[in-house]
Amino acid sequence: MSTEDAEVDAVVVGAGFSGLYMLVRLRELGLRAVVVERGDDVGGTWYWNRYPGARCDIESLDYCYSFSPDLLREWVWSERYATQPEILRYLNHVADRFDLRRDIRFSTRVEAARFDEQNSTWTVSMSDGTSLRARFCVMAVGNLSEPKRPDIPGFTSFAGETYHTALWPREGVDFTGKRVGVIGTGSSGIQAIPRIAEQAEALFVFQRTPNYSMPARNTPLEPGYVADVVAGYEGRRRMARESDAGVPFPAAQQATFEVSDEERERRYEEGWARGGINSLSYAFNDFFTDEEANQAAQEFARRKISEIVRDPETAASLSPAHHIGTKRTCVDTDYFQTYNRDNVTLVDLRKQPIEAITEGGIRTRDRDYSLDCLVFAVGFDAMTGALRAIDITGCGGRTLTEAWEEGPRTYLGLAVAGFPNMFLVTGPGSPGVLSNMVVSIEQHVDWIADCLRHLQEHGLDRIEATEAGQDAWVAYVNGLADATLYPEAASWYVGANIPGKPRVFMPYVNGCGNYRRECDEVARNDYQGFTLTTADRVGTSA
Ligand code: FAD
Ligand code: N01
Repeated sequence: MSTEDAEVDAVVVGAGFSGLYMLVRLRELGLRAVVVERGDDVGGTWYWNRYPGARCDIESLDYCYSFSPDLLREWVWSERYATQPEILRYLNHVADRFDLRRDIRFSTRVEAARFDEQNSTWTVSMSDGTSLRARFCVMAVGNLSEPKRPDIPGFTSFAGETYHTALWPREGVDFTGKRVGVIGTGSSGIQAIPRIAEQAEALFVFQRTPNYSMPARNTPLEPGYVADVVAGYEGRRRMARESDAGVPFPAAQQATFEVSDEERERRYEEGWARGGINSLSYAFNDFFTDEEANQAAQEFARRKISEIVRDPETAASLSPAHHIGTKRTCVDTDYFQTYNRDNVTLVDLRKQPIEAITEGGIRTRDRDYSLDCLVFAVGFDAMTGALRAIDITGCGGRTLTEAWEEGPRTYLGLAVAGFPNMFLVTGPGSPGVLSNMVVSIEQHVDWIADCLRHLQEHGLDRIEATEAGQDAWVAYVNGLADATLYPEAASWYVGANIPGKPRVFMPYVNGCGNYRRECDEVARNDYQGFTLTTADRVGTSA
């Protein structure tokens, strides 16, 4: 039951990178906006994921906002890849510096959002029993914010301590003297495992699918170097915006087999020595599209694993077989080296599957592992999970869950037909998760803000993606993906990690730069593919 029905111009759900910047832009437009956040502070990803070893895998100098030159100059990143605490401090600084907190309702979950077709407004209902009415609703809920519940029999019977990497206790965890089990070897597990191994008496890593991981080559940043980068930042960021992955590195011009074997090896080695997520993917331009080219990079990565890991059987278990890059490539500090430690055991679940979690630990087909603590690094219901967790009802009483029964359908990853005045930040159908997300977030938020300005200037107050525009976009995005190796992997990009989730490849693969141009063109063409109206429905642009 609603105790309040306050009216604002816009409700933003989520106070991570997306929601904070959206609030800045909405205020600039003179709109009254409220951000609703279920956590008790800002930060989003960086508020929740406090596991040991958590840090960004895009360089700090690029994984940050660019909208304020003053902010850029003030904040001095201390490492090539900032730790979770440093990124969280940064986002707190942003919230304070731009005085954002006064418009954020913390510790409040948005439970439902219903569109009223008569008034073209959204009613947003929250966990504290209150509701807000707003013309516009911006879903800044995150792509990786709905933690996956472990789907293993006996999950609740374990008597020891359990942790999920995405719900890590604020006070931290001391594993000293403990027998620890980690389930999951995606990016979270691969970052946490080396740090937990340093503390635990014994660490057992339960691995179902091995992953490729590139060395981070993390290093402290000299303040002088940071100042130099910031001085030339505009050019650096422009390059990132126009690139495929939102990073300021030139795209490769040559294909894998256009060069000699020696030259190919040299480029892979150069990438490996430089480190970072694009170590191999930026060496040649056919990495994601040509099976043999991808195979060459895979073989290089597997060889590196076998050179680092001393026990050949463990090295073989750690060697992935999928096309490299088609599941998000991990970035690590000493991940493979960790398996050379005496206190670390890899349990290959392809050889001995888990039968159950028991009171005392984990029982696989072959034996019982007695454990004090269990860490679930099992990931997220990615891209659609946080949206579907909200009961969103659009035109004609149709819910988003119904509209997306066979997988998400959006226009530009920004809007959904049948859900007027609702915007998604880096939604499915956009390149967000395949990119430096802050670059994509800024682009989306800027596009939404410019769109709202356009509505203001033209006396319009309702915008809705057309079914035809959305159908064409979905077909286009699917076609792009089908020309690559991406859809073949059982990744969270296709929803394969969540039992029962429709298997649809969700991101846009044609790169941030191309996508930005396409979004800008839509806006320039009077928001082609959208219908723009006033409350009494005039002024369409189909
Ligand atoms: P989020 O940061 O996820 O914020 C969304 C917020 O919405 C959350 O605080 C959540 O509590 C809130 N919310 C959701 N639903 C509701 C609701 N119903 N009611 C109220 N509040 C709600 N990307 C990169 O580009 N580079 C990286 O190096 C990188 N590292 C990452 C490391 C980790 C551990 C993880 C999990 C992700 C990483 N990502 C990275 C992706 C990262 O999610 C994005 O870069 C970025 O932080 C997303 O910001 P956001 O504001 O869109 O979403
Ligand atoms: O989650 P994941 P994540 N039994 O889904 C395993 C970003 N991120 O949290 O592959 C056994 O990748 C699962 O095994 P399998 C980044 O975008 C970035 O690690 O399904 N195992 C897999 O090994 C990333 O891609 C950083 O066979 C089970 C693991 O759990 C995204 O977030 C850091 C299982 C889940 O891997 C998600 O990463 C962290 C089961 N029942 C996150 N269920 C950076 O470095 C799941 N698994 C910046």
